[in-house]
Amino acid sequence: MILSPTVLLLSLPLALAQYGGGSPAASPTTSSTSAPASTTAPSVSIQTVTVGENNQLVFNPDTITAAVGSEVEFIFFPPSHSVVQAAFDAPCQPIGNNGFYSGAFTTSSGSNANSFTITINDTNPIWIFCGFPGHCEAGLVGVINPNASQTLSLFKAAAAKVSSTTDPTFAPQGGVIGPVQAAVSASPSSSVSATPKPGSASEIKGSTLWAGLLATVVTAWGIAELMA
Ligand SMILES: *[C@@H]1O[C@H](CO)[C@@H](O)[C@H](O)[C@H]1NC(C)=O
Ligand SMILES: *[C@@H]1O[C@H](CO)[C@@H](O)[C@H](O)[C@H]1NC(C)=O
Ligand SMILES: [Cu+2]
Repeated sequence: MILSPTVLLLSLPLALAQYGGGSPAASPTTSSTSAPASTTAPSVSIQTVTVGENNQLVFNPDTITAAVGSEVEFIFFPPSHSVVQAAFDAPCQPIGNNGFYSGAFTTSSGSNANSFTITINDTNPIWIFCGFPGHCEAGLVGVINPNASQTLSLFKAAAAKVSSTTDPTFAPQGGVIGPVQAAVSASPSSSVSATPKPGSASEIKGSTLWAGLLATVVTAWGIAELMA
């Protein structure tokens, strides 16, 4: 891709704004400036959420703020849990046939060797619950990117009042099931960086997102320095 310096510089603020970067020095892309973006596997930000750890019927954390392009990985504990996407005004039932669903993860001890990872495509609130009978009503609900009018406490209160939880009738979809990527011992609210397995769906998506950004930012910095 060959673009004029003007185009690259004009696109820099947009790229930075889109990825939450303020100054270039604070941008997550600094880790990749030592090598050309085109040959570097992009690092995707992953946040870990445990499901049912210590026999507690909670997602931990149950409120997640996640940037577009980042990933949220769900790690499952005994005995059996799932992650299902719901609508804000209809907790404990699938949002429709296109929402994500992890499938049921049954685990005897420790955490399941596999996890379910979703990619955040936009900043709209994403509502989640466990499809195991009774768990949603009991509080196994959560939210990614809540806002002022759609809060977890409202969703949780509504979930407590449903007559039953509806488990999806369709197969797992909308995320990647694979070996756990993040260390479970890490603080659940902390963010870790992991390089997805080559060829995985998340890697392909991450590559597309990051390659364009890195090419733009790295090149623009270079030009800016030359011109300074
Ligand atoms: C919260 O998100 C919902 C869904 O995107 C939206 O309809 C609503 O206007 C948002 N509320 C605020 C205060 O941003
Ligand atoms: C993001 O988009 C992909 C591809 O359409 C989809 O599989 C995934 O479920 C979406 N993520 C969320 C959180 O909806
Ligand atoms: Cu559950």
